[in-house]
Amino acid sequence: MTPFTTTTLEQALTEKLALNFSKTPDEATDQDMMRACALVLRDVMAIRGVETRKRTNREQKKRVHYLSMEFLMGRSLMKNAYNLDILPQLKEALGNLGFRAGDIFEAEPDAALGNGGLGRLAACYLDSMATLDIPATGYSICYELGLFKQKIVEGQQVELPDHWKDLGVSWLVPKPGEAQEVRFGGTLREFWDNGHLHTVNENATTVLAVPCDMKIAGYGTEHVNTLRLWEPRATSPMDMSLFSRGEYLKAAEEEAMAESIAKVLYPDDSHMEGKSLRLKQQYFFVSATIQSITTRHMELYHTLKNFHEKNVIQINDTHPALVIPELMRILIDDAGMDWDEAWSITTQSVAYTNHTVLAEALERWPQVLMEHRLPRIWQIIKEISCRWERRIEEYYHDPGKTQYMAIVWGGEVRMANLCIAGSMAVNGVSALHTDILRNSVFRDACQMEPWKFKNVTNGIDHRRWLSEINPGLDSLIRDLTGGDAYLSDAMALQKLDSYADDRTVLDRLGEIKRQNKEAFARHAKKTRGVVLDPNSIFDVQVKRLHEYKRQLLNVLHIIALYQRLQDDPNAITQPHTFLFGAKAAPGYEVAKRIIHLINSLADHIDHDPICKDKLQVVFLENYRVSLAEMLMPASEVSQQISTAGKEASGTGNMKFMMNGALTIGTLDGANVEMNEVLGDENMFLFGLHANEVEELKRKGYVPQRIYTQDETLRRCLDALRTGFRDGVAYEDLYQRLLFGTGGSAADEYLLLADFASYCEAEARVAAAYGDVDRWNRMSLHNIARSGIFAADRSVKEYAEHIWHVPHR
Ligand code: 26V
Repeated sequence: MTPFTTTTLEQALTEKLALNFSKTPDEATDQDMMRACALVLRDVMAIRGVETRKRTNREQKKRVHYLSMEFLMGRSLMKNAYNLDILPQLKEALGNLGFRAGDIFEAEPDAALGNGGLGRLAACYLDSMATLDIPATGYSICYELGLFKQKIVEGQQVELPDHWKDLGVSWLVPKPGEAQEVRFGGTLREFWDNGHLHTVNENATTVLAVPCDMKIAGYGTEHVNTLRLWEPRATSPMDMSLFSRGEYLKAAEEEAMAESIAKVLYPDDSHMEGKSLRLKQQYFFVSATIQSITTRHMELYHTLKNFHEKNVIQINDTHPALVIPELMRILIDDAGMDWDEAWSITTQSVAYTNHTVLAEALERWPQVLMEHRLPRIWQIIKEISCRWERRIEEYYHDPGKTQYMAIVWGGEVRMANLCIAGSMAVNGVSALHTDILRNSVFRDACQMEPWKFKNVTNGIDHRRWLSEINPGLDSLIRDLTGGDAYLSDAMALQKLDSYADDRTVLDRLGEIKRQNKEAFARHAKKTRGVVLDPNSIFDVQVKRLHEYKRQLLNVLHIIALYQRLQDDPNAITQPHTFLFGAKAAPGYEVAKRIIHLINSLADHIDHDPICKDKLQVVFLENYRVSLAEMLMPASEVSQQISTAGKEASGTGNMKFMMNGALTIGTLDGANVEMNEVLGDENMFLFGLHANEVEELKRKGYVPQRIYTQDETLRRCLDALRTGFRDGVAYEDLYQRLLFGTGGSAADEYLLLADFASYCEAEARVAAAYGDVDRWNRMSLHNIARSGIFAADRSVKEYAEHIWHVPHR
């Protein structure tokens, strides 16, 4: 049922403005109005949330708990209005009150509580879980600062703090009544009572965890779920009574801990660092979450013996892995169970998703850190580890395998192995990735417990990433597929395939893309002062900056193009704009150098008259969800060029495909499955396959040989070495590719090995673009076959094969 008409919405907004800001619509700023909108929609969702919870309790439904250190939510106003089915009414009401809806939507800051793919995936899954009527809660930390804002100053990245809460809090409702206490450090005391050994944690530093809840409305349903963000507070303010008891220092310590714990989201998504604060963050949100889940379970069922029948805990990578020992702790210490019963319940409740095979990103914590910070958890981990090793020994009788699969080894705790031991399911995020987990990274564990290992290929929220952000395409799809059925069933997009030879449809598709490009160009002009040429190909690589994603390969090809243009000013007939967007982890020096390089090259090309109307490079500052939302509909070429075997899935690739961009890519991650539905003829594949990458590395890869043999490449690399117009030389990157630096192998990610093949694929892209009909047809096929990459499909697979919960 629609909660509002335009008129009642106008009244509600006017009332909210008066109540909260003492303003009339005439007096209100865009920001006031944005917050009023949030408050009005929040109320509707709150009421539906109560109904959803009552129904879930009454029917004793199994609940899904999705734990993630990151939820990259972006903006929520348009999304919530869309899912509540009042977007047109809201736009009209805003207009009637004297506002431009677009300005109000833009006034909302992105909630950037995540780094990249892993966090955005969690946000998309929240939408699908609500849409599919699955009772689910997301849990994370209410970071004070989201991911840093990126400024480019003289070509280089500068990081600025993101105070998202100033305006973003409107969606959050604090629930102090449901606060939990989380304990760190202290000492353990054991005693026997009634034939039972009890353990108590004394003199701990206690931090209060207060939930701040954000409601998540589903599409086409009244089902509303919750994203619960934990906010740390000191248990009590510093007071004199503590001082007199000599506990002043303890109180000060607790205040400091509460202050620091949720200050900032770690901005690194590529390198594991054994930072004590990050471990504290993990335990803080895990402990609060498990306590909150078990408390509610006790209220409903008065026992934890059936915990696994009524709850499933999905962990997004290993970051929340401490749920395993924490749940054990509660079942043993608080509920009085014996080890075996507690272990049986835990291992039937927890499921683990792996998101990377990069060794440097797999979490390993120094044992001493665990020992001091989390003494009871450490005891339990040791016991889990001993029992796990015994099982491996009994199965393999091979010390090598025991060492490889061990949880505690060499003074470290290996979180992935803990997750494998303590979960009922372990899944990869694309077919290829799961293959690599099964056959290489987790091979031994998989042989021992093959039933645990599953694949769930990632998906994206197609309502947000197509319908909401690309209204032109949305209306074409509605016209061709008979209405809005595709919103609930993304496979309905397939119907578009039958228009492959319909000229009017192809022309309309081309026209929609053209309009979106012009809109993006206007936006870039207004916000950045950059002039883009809508007649050129919009060729886009946007994602975190990492060497394995090979932004540098893209750059090398652009240098080659530029040099061809120097030799022959008529070499390029089709104007080409290369757009980049990427944040580098603040401590990742090489990544920052690559950003600098892109900007140096962009500047150089800008100043060369030969390139005018032919070649342009643009680095888009501060890439984030809201920028992606404007860019995807305007993109024509999607760069998905990671070294095969390294990108677990990719989800940007799916967003581009759904908006009709054509992919130039390697057979990596979900690109493999894209290729299966598209065929070679509807994308531009190049490069070594994952097995060939392995083989080449095994045989010994010598990039200098390629440098010597390939003249085009040699010229590119030499140009890189001396640098461009701004006088900055990139000798370091040159050295890294040819000889290796900082302990890494020469050209670790095989850019040189794939260079020729990549250039050849780029040439095919340019040629295909020249044939407008063919291009639009390919684009149509991409949209038509993108349905399998809807998050609804992924979440249904989790529900059916891992969670065992019903769905709509
Ligand atoms: C890793 C680490 C390493 C330890 C320190 C902190 C930290 C924070 C975040 C991460 C996440 C890295 C894993 C990740 O983002 N994987 C991406 O997951 C996407 C969703 O499954 C997938 O599409 C991408 O291919 C994959 O790179």
